[in-house]
Amino acid sequence: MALSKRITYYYDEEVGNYNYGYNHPMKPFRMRMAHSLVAAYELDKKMTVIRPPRASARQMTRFHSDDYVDFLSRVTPEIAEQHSDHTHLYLSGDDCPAFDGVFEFSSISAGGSIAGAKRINHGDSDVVINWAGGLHHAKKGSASGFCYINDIVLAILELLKYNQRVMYLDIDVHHGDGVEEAFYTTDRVMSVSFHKHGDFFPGTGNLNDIGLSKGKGYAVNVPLRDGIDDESYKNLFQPVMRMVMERFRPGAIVMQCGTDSLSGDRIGCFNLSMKGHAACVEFMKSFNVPLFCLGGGGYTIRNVARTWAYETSVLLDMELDPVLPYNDYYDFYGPEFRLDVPASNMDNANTKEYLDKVFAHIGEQLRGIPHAPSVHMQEVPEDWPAMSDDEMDDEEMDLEPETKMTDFGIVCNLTLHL
Ligand code: LLX
Ligand code: CA
Ligand code: ZN
Repeated sequence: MALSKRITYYYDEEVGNYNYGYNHPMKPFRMRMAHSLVAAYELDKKMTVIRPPRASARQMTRFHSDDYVDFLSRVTPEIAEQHSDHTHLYLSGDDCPAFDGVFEFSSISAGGSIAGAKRINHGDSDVVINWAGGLHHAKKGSASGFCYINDIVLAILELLKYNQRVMYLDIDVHHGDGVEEAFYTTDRVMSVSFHKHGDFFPGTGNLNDIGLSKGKGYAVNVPLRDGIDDESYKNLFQPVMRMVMERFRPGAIVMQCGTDSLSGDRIGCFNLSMKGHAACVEFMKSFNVPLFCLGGGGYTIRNVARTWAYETSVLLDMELDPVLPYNDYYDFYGPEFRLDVPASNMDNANTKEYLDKVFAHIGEQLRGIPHAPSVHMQEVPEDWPAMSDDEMDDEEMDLEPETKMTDFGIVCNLTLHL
C-alpha cells in the first residue's frame, strides 16, 4: 500500500479579484471557483493550506530583466495608454493588457511557486499545489500569451539550489515556450511539453527542437493535432514519461496542469476528459518523486474548477462524490451539477501512424542522452547547502546589477548558465 503524501496547497483569496478586461478570455475568478469546490469537498482539511507570500521585484529579477520588472511594477492602465511605444516593448497588445494590479497579481502566482519550491527543498512536503501558477509563456524581458512573470522558471531556479536535476512537464494545450527557452542550454532541467502544433499560439515546440549545446537532448517536444482523446494521449504520455524518468532521474518534478487541453475549452482544440487529464497527474505521482503541480491555461471556467478540484483529490488519494456539493458558485455547474468533464465526439486528427512516428523520434532522442546516476549515487557535500536560503538571497545584493547568483552558477541577462 502506498504511504499517503504530505500535501501543501497555496491559495490567496485575493487572486480572483483581478480582471484582464471584459472580453479577455483569461478569468482569474476561475481560481476562486476551483478553491470553492476544494473547500466544499473538504479537501482543505486534508492538506496544509498556505496563503503565499508575495514575490518581490528582486525575486522576479532572478529570471526577468530589471527594466521589465521595473516597468511592470509601475505600469497602470493610464500609463500604458499614455506611453504606448514603451508599453509595446514589454506587453504584447490585447493579449497582455496593463490591467489594474497586474504586478500584485503576478506576485501572487510567483510567490506561491517560489515558496512551494522552498517547501520541497526543505523536505517539508511531498506534493505542492499552486493552481494560480503555471504562466509558461512569460519571457525574460516581456509578457506573452496572458503571462507576465514566469513563476515556473522562478520555481525551477529555486529547486536547482538543492536538486541536481529538475524535470518540467507541461500538459497545457500550448507549448511551454518560456520555460523551454530559459533552460534550453542546460542538462540540469529536462523540459517536456505536449501541445497542439500547427497554426496555433505560440508556434514553437517542433519535434526537432531538442535543446542546444549542453542542453542538447534535454528539451522534449510532443507536437499534437486537433482532437486527441484520452486513449491516444495516455498511450503516448505514459511511455514517453516512463522513458524520460528512467533516463533523467530528476530530484523533483514541476508539472504545469493547464486545463485548456480539456474537451470543450473555449480556446483549446483537444478532446481530453477530466479523468484523462487527471490520469496524467496520477501517473506522475506514482513515481514517488517530489511533485509540484501548477495551474495554467483554461477558458471554460466551470471545467477548469472541476478539473483542478478533482486533481487535488487525486493527489490526496481521496474519492469524491460525483454529485457536486453545494458551493459559492453552484449555478455555474448546471444543468448536470456533476464532477465530470466528458469528452465529445469530435474527430481525432492524430492517426496511429502519426503518433507512432512521434514516439519513435522521441525514443531516439532520449537514447542519445546519458543515463543520469540514481540519487543515492550522487556525491552531495555533507554541509550542503553552506548557506540558508535567506543568506543566499542576501549574497545576490553584492553582485553587479547585470549578474544574479544561483547556487550553481551565474545567471546573466542573456542566458541562464547553470
Ligand atoms: N497557455 C497559458 C498558460 C497559462 C496562462 C496563460 C496561457 N495562455 C494561453 O492559454 C493563450 C491562449 C491564447 C492565446 C495566447 C495564450 C496563465 C495562467 C494564469 C494566469 C495568467 C496566465
Ligand atoms: Ca504544453
Ligand atoms: Zn495554454
